[in-house]
Amino acid sequence: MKIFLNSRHAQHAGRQEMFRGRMVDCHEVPARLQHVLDELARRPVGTVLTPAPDLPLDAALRRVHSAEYLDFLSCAWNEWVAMDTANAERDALPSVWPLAQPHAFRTDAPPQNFAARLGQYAFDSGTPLMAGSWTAAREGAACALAAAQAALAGERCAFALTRPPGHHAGPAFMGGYCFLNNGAIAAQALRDGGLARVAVLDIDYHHGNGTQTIFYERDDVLTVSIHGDPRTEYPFFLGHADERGADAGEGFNLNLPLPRGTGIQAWLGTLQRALQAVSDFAPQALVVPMGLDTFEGDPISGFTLRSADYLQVGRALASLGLPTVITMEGGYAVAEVGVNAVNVLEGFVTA
Ligand code: SP5
Ligand code: ZN
Repeated sequence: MKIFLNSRHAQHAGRQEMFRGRMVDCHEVPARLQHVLDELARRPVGTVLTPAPDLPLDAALRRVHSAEYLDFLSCAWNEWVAMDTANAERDALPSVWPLAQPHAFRTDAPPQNFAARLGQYAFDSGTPLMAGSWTAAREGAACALAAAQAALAGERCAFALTRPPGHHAGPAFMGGYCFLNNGAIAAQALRDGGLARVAVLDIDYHHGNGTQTIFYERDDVLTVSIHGDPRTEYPFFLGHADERGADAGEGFNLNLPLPRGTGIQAWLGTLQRALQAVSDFAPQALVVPMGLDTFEGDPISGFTLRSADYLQVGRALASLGLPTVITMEGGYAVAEVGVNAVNVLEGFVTA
């Protein structure tokens, strides 16, 4: 297995996120990735590499994200500091949004104020943006692209070991600790590399809303997500079972929401349904946005998977027999995230 490490990940290190009216310490921290690396040093299930510097990254980003959004992200920190030089010491978070209700707010008269622009592109106030966020997110996307290229070149499994995560980021929005949708970038790169059908199977605790939105009208990329029921779980406003895709994409999105408290048995049963849907689609490659926030000890999530269960998860994913790109998504039980992530990888390679 080839493992593409984001060596710039620590340039993104948010301090606090807004939660229910107060600021709380960020859950998505650099130590998460270091724990995975440490565990990989103990159990070398693959070769750790960094993506080549000359990948066609900008073209790959534009295949998934709008030019306006990419431009916004690349300039965001400078504009934040330009508003107020004191902002250089503060992470940027939105605090005002153009709520989509009839005759409420206009989207055809874009504001110049940067705080308002941030509200146009960010769907929550839990995703701090700082000086190094763009650099870190961009290098993470390079890892996803490199992993897709490795899969196209015949690698059975390639892992993008990166943070910030990606699956909540849409064509022109950030949120849920995500800026660039690494899984979607990998899936699109696999398509552009000549594969006719690619499946995305998202196993993060939270619904992969960004990925769903990106591919919602398409029949060449199947999107499947197993996640906490959005009636009670973040991101709340998408991820229900009746979202099946639209237009040409109708029937090519599958949501499998599960209640808080779901354990390994019911979760694996649902994974079998997801695997069947992937297999029925007959794709030439698989992308797995891998969150470890399904773990029983996760501080912000509600499933009860145990560390050993992740070996089974990896074996089940491998059972499809497809070239597979895995991207690192959530997982906030920091001390255990390394063991849990590497268990999935070990389960996969030993299957
Ligand atoms: C990639 C990913 O897993 N994103 C998840 C984003 C969840 N953001 C909202 C979480 C709010 C949790 N706040 C908990 C405070 C507990 N004291
Ligand atoms: Zn998550």
